Amino acid sequence: MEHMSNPTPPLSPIPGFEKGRIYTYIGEVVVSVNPYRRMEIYGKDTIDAYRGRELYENPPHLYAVSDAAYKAMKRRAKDTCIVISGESGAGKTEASKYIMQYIAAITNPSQRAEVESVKNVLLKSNCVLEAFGNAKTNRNDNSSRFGKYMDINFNFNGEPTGGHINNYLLEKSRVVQQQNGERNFHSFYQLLRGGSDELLQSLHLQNDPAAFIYTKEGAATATSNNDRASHKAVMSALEVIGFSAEEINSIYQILASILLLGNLQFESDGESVQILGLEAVGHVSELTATEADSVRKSLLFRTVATGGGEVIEKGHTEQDTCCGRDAFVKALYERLFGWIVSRINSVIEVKDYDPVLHGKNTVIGVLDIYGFEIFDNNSFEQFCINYCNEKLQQLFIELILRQEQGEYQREGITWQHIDYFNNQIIVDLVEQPHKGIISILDEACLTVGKVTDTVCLESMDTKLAHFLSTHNLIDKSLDFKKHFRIRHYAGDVTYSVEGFLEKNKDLLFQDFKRLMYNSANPVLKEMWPDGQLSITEVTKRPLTAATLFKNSIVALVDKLGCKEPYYVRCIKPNEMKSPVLFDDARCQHQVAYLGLMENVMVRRAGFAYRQHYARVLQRYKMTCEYTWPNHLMDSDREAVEAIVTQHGFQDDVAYGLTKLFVRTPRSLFTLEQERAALIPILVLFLQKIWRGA
Ligand code: AOV
Ligand code: MG
Repeated sequence: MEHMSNPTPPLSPIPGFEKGRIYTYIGEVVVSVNPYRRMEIYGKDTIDAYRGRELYENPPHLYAVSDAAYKAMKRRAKDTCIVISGESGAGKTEASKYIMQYIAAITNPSQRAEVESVKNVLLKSNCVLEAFGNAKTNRNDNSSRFGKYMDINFNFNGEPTGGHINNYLLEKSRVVQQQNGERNFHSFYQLLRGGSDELLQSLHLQNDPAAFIYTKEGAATATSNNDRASHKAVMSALEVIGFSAEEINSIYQILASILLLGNLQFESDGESVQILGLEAVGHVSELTATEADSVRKSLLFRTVATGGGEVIEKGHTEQDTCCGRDAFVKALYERLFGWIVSRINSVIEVKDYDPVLHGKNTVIGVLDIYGFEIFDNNSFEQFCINYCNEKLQQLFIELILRQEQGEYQREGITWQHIDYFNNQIIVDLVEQPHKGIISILDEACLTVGKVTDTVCLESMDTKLAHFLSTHNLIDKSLDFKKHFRIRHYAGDVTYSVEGFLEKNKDLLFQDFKRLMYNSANPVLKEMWPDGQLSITEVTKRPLTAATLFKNSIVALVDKLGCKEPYYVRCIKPNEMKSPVLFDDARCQHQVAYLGLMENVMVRRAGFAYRQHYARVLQRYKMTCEYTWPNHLMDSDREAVEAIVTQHGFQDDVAYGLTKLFVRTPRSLFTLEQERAALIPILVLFLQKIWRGA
């Protein structure tokens, strides 16, 4: 992907982009180009223009596809989902927020209080989840570091009754370390820069991110985020959602504990390890409502069960102490995030829904996940993120094919099959049982003794022989046996194998879990239920991080596959976050890997627009003498045939069992124009009649 570093992308005369036309369609798929500037196209007027309309009645917009998903859900009682994809910084998260705003705006016209409150929580949850789950990366100042799938539930009336958020693998390694030019999660800077003196004092924090090891790197990093304003917004969102004052305080106590733990220094005299500056340990114990001595012990020792069933305390080496502490704070943050999500879920969860009493409960799912990414240094997290994007690409291919094929078949229309680049092989390379990379990693993690990252990498040679020989998918001939490169659908990514096994094992000493479970703070205790097990009870090996992630993504794909999908494909126009640069090469590359060309070809070979006969008739009957004001034909289909013939585009259509299929948009535009021209005449005509009466 050499062009990624191209410093001077050509300024391209793309009239649509320059004029701010950032959306277009391929069939029902919305293609969106990130404008990198505020657009005046999301206001109330625009929402009103799209409400209840068909896709082609207005210029392309996210709102049109949101409306289509909503209509399908409401009219046909179908579960639908909107899948937003595209690489990091392409505009997925922004799109997901506009979609939710649209759905909120068009529902509950009677302003019923309980529906309004559900909508409010759904909307406010974004602000909270972004604070805790997003961070500045070198690709995006507000990059999602977790995957989010949100179901919005509706009653038979089409009013939102609740929802549920699923979160996927948070990039928790960011808590302890960030690449050059990146930041930790927004939440830390928001607290340090936006928290009141009183709050910070009670948390034993200074108001300066540079004072903490974990936020130092990001402290000097320029960013478009206003941390102080965001802190206020998050506080108020937490309150609106229903977090109690104690809960909000606990959240900040956990953030503070993490920062203080990160600043601890350790010293070894060769025999044992000491903590320098025990005052901070006291602060952590106060903030976590635990005993100071227990905090100290958990950091320096671990309890192990000997072969004879005896339980002893074993001192850490200095390195183990640091690693243990880092694993602990990562887990603290991950569990905090998971707890916030479930706390929000507990508020919006649909309770006491009786299908007999209330009618069918339907959902619209919105998926906004971390986009495909390539950094200078790619690790386990990028491997997981990029695998997830492969899975979603696979789903896109399958559903677009299946949908098209299915529709033509159902409607009795013949069509010719079109070939796709199928990325299934890359998915297999990663996830295939016993053969794929995840299973090789797992095996290495299970092996007793020291299997290093490099040894694991070497074992890939034989185990991946099948993929190496038949496909040019993986390349391990890189420098110093520390890297491997996967030929992903969206580009080649070189992964540094260092740390893969440790991150996959994701070990945390039981002593920390027990420490947290014994906290006198009920919120903290609730986050650590597994801390109640004693060391002799902890025998079962937990599933590895990669396997847990794989399982969750497989379940997600299954869930999406059962719903009627709508797609938003986001494109990033340049690497500079510039509102005026349209880098041709970058855009072409994205169009290619997203499979948009094939998507167009399927559409072209087929029919771009399709509509039920009754609907076509209702809209265009005024443009034909045989159908206005009423037709005398045997069926709507015959009436539509009359309209089509009168306008002379019979060669551009096919008649399905229930729908009219139109090949090119031109025919529809003709009809639309004619209709638009007729409306003023009709209005005059009607006014005359009324006046006459
Ligand atoms: P992402 O979700 O696709 O990346 P975002 O939705 O966070 O990307 O978009 C990145 C930035 O682009 C935003 O912070 C805005 O500044 C700008 N942007 C995107 N869409 C619009 C829009 N419709 N109008 C105006 N500005 C926009 V990642 O989460 O990194 O995969 O992991
Ligand atoms: Mg995002």
